[in-house]
Amino acid sequence: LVTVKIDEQEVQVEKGTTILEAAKKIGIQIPTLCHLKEINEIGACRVCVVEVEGARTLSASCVTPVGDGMAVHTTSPRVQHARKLNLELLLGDHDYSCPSCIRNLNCELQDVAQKIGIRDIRFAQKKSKYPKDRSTAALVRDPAKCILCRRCVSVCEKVQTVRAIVPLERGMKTVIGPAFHEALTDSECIQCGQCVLVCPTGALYEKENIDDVWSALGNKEKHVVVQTAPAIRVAIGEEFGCAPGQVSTGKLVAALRRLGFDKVFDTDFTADLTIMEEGSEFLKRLKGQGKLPLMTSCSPGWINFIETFYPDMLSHLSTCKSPQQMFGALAKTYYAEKAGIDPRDIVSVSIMPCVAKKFEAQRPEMRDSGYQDVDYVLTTRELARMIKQAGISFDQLPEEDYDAPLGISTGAGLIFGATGGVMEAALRTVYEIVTGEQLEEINFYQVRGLSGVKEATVRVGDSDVKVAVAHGISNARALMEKITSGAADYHFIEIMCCPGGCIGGGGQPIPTNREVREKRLAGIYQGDTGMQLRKSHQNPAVQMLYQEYLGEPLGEKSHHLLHTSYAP
Ligand code: HC0
Repeated sequence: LVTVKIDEQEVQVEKGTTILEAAKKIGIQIPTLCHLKEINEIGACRVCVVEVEGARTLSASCVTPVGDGMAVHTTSPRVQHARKLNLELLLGDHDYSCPSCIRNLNCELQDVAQKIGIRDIRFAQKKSKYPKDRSTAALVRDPAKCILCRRCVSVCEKVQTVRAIVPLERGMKTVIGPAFHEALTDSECIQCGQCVLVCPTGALYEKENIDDVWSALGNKEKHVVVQTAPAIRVAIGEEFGCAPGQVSTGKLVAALRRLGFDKVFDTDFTADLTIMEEGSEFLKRLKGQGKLPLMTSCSPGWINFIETFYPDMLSHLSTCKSPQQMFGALAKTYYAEKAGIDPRDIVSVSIMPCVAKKFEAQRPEMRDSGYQDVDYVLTTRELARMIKQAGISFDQLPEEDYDAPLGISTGAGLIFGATGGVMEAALRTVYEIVTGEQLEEINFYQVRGLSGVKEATVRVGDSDVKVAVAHGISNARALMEKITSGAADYHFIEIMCCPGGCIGGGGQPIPTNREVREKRLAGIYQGDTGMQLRKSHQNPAVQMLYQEYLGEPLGEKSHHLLHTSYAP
């Protein structure tokens, strides 16, 4: 341990602790814009400077380790002068059109400027000469709002190992973007949106579909249905001041009804359906018909990744469409028929914790109903903006239930929103189908939690089934390397693109950090435990769907509507 004095308060910390961390320990929050623990520790923004007694220059507290006997001042006139100057320089190069910015009131630059007390900016506002990049279906990149903190670069490189965006040029010309200034759509970007979650300003954000949805809702000729992904209900409350992980299912449903959606359905229903299809596909492959390990295919960022980086492995992917897309295909066929509505008049909207889902919905493969199966995808954040635009007090909403039948689901469908959830849901069903016996312990704790790669061996009938779960692309890549090198012999693999799974998706409320992810995970399992039915094959609406319409899992109709393939 070393002892250091910060603003006259003594604190003992481990050797190697930064001044920033040591200060936090005694309740002093030093402002910073570029720091991201263990991901971006580069001292770039110079907003966190402090004065160390005896040192000639000011030190960036996020990268300066404490020394024994060190005396630090965090609010001396010299420190305050430097912070103001550094921030004014940043602002001089920033498009501070705050009232119309997507991050207004949730912007770290704005927040730090307020905390530091910026009143006048002595440097004329310079316009970026780099245009906005709106080339992908999912993301917008606005260099005029970028403060070059490099958090996005580090997340893309270290957490996702994609390296789609890098610093280009030098000095005043520096810009963050794909190599050679190419458009994001031509880069290796997998559209996961993890960069959006760490951007301190409005330089990276989702391509909004709010106006499209308002206009559909305002069109009396249209029947507008909505599905909500599993991970929305444990996060949407954060946008209205609730604690992360609070389960707000009933209020979410009520809010969607108030907005004017004709039917409020649940992606959890088609998550249960996915288990029926994917479980059957797994059993088929286990009998030698198809490649093992079977890999889940519901996370669109992961699909983008495997298509770009491991095209030779595409035949391992499950042919199941994601629950979002199964829902879309059924909304304009099964549901349309049942409700007696012309599918041309149905507008199908989904609320997703994910930005890559916007891309997925627009894929040419996703039109098996004869129309674009899912018309518009809104992120959790976009839905919150709509609720605010409508002046709805979220906290005063009653708890309402989803509409039947596409809103009926089990706990197994719900846990899809957490890393390991698809695997756990599949095991709950596959075990019972194979053995014909009831599972005694339906909680598969081995595949839960935030460890990067989780493994388990589960006895199913006469076989040992070896499974692995990875979340975040760096972990997925490590797993893929193990498989392609022959060092692993798994039967079934779940991969989710975003750390924590969908609860940590790129469309979720900001901040989304480790602590928040843990709370949302807890919310998901709390929700599962509270459900009456917790296994997908018990879902009565799914059973009815097979009886009335699909026939059987992997049957002719399922094949046409619920499955797809990705060509190398
Ligand atoms: Fe997910 Fe999904 S669980 S990808 O993570 O499988 O986005 O929440 O909606 O489709 O169900 C996201 C979340 C979904 C899908 C489901 C899957």
